Amino acid sequence: MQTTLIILKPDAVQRGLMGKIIARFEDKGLQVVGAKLMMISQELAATHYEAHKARPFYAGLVRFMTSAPVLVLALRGNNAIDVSRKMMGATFGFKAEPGTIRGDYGVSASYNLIHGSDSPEAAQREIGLFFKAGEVIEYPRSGDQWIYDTSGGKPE
Ligand code: 3AN
Repeated sequence: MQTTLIILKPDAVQRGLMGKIIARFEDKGLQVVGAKLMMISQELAATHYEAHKARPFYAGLVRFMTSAPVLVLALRGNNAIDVSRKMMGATFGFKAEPGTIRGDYGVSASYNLIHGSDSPEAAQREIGLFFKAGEVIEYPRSGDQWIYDTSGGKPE
């Protein structure tokens, strides 16, 4: 089981796509274990995107991500990081495959709707940046016995 950090970016919130995007993850079987509508501060954006500081798109990315509310999610499930990255699609909307979130809802390079952690280390770091202790809640979900094979006594 993994938990990953997803951000529905300002364009997804403003375009009213939050419900549709969350529904995709829930339909897939991933569980929402954290959710928060928030403004990202300059400081948090700088920390979150520090790996991109030297890139030409950095200033625009920080401006975009701090311009309007985002919805931050923690999603839990089997291979949640890879599964959600595949569902997001390639970074640029105009390159992302149809059937993916970016491929179905956007054509822009920078307004690409969604962020998802790209490794277990990144997920742990990013969940710590966006959620305080107690804000990510691991709870039993009714119906999980039909999402995971529990016939061996515990989830596969
Ligand atoms: P991904 O979100 O697909 O993992 P990264 O980690 O390469 O993509 O880039 C982080 C974010 O930086 C992307 N989500 C995108 O918003 C932005 N970004 C990356 N490359 C560009 C670019 N060439 N022009 C504008 N924005 C970019």
